Amino acid sequence: MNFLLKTSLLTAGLAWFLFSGCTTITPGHDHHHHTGIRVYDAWVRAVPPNMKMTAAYMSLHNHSDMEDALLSAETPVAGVVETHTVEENNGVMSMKPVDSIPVPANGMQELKPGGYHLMLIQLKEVPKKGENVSLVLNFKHAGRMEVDAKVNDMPMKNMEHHDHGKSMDHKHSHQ
Ligand SMILES: [Cu+2]
Repeated sequence: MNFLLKTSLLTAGLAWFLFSGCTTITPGHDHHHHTGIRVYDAWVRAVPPNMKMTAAYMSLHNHSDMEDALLSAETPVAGVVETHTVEENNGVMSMKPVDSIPVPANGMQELKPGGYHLMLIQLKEVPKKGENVSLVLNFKHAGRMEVDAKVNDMPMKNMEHHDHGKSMDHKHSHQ
């Protein structure tokens, strides 16, 4: 496989997992409680076996009067985890690292395809659909929290909607 082909396949893969997926908001179930921050619907994008990176998404709810921020994260399955956002420049969507992901006081921040996300780089093992990936999240005020993220190919919060059959394949694409 020549270099250009590899590059375009990688780019297509990145675009697919960054921008595909639904953004319908429905209440989540599992959550983890620690100080003011709760984490809902954490999931990691399932990727093909040759991918060396993937992304993690979740809803961060802040039940305190103090603004918080997700500073960094770690996971046993990746050598590096970065906090990223997605930006549009001259019609081109690209992602870039950010110092932290803000979580407003008495509010929430959504990590989702096309927006803020955690980038899992230098994958040591490729997370398989249905598995759980353990993530340690480091918040400015709430401190260190450990959550389990479900490996899936669509947002967790859409699972219930799409559990009933044909709409399982429903995806949005912005390419
Ligand atoms: Cu990224």
